[in-house]
Amino acid sequence: MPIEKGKLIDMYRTMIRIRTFEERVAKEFSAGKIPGGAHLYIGEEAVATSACANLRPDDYITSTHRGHGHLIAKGGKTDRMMAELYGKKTGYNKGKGGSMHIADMAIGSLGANGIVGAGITIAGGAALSAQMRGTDQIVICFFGDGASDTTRFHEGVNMASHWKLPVVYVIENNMYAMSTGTRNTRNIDNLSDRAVAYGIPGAAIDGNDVLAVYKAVGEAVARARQGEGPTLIECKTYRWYGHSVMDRGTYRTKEEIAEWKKKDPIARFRKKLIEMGVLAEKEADEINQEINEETEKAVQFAEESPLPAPEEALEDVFA
Ligand SMILES: Cc1ncc(C[n+]2csc(CCOP(=O)(O)OP(=O)(O)O)c2C)c(N)n1
Ligand SMILES: [Mg+2]
Repeated sequence: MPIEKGKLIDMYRTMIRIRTFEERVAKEFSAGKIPGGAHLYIGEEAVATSACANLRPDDYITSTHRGHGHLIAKGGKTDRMMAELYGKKTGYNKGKGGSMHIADMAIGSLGANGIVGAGITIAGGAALSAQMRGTDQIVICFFGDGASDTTRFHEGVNMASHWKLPVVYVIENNMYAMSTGTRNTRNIDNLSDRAVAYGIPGAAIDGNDVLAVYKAVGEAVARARQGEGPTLIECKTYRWYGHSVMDRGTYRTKEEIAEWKKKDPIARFRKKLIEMGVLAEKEADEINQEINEETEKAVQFAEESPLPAPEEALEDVFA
C-alpha cells in the first residue's frame, strides 16, 4: 500500500529532528554543558523513524543506551530530552537520569537502558501484559548486534516465540559493539538467521533505506497485531561517530566511515522524496530550518531550566 504524502514528510522531519538534536548534543557535550555522556544515533535514523511510523500511540517501544532516536521517533519532545541531558529539573527524569534512562510512559516509551539487551525481556513483559489484557497493542524492541549475543536475547526471543507474544525485534546492526566488529565475532552473515532457532520469521534488510524498513517492520507489526507472534528484523546500518561521545574510534578506518556516509539515510530519502514529487528542494530546506529553530529552543529551555534541588535526590526512587 502506498504511503501517504503527509506521512512521508513526517518521516523526513523526524529523521532531521533526530540528527539535528544529536549534533547539538555533541556540541554541548564538548562545551561542558552535558554531564555524563551520550551515545549518538547519527547514521541510523532510518531505523527508528520507519519502524515507529508503523505504530499507534498506545503501542510500546523498548530502547537502548543509544536511545535518542527511538524516543524522538515515538513522539518524545526534544526540549524535555535536552533538559534531561543537562541534568535539569524540567527533564524527562527530573534531571536525575540522563541520556540512558529517559522513559515516557505517556507515549509508550518504556525506556532507554544502560544494560545491554535488557530491553529484550522488558519487551516480552509488556507484550505479555497486552496479550493478557486482551488489547491488540504491540511492542517494538530495538537492540544492537552486540545485544543479540546476550543471554537475554536467547531467553527472551524463545519465550516470546513460544507464547506468540506481540513483539517485533529490530536488531540495529551498526557493525560494532563498542570496538568489536560484528564480522570479527560471528560465523553468520545475517544475525536475522537466528530467527530459525526460535521458529519465527527473520529478515535482513538495508537499515539505511527508509521505505525498506517501513515495509518490513509494517509486515511484522501486522503479524504481531493479529496474534501470530514475533518477528526478527535485522537492519544493517552504521553509526557515524564513536561508541559514545568519549570514544576516539581508533578501531575503524576513515575509508570505512566515508563509505558508509555515502549511504546517508537522510540524503537518500531526501533525494527519493524529491524524485517522487513529494517534496521540492525548497520545502526540504524549510523543514531543516524549522527543526534548527526547534532545537535552538530546546537548548534554550534546557539552559534556562533550574537544577533539581538537593532535597529531591531521594524522591522517585524505590528504596
Ligand atoms: C550487560 C552489559 N554488558 C556490557 C555493557 C557495556 N557496553 C555498553 S554498550 C556495549 C556494546 C553494545 O553494542 P550493541 O548492542 O551492538 O549496541 P550499539 O552500541 O552498537 O548501538 C557494551 C558492551 C553494558 N552496558 N551492559
Ligand atoms: Mg552495535
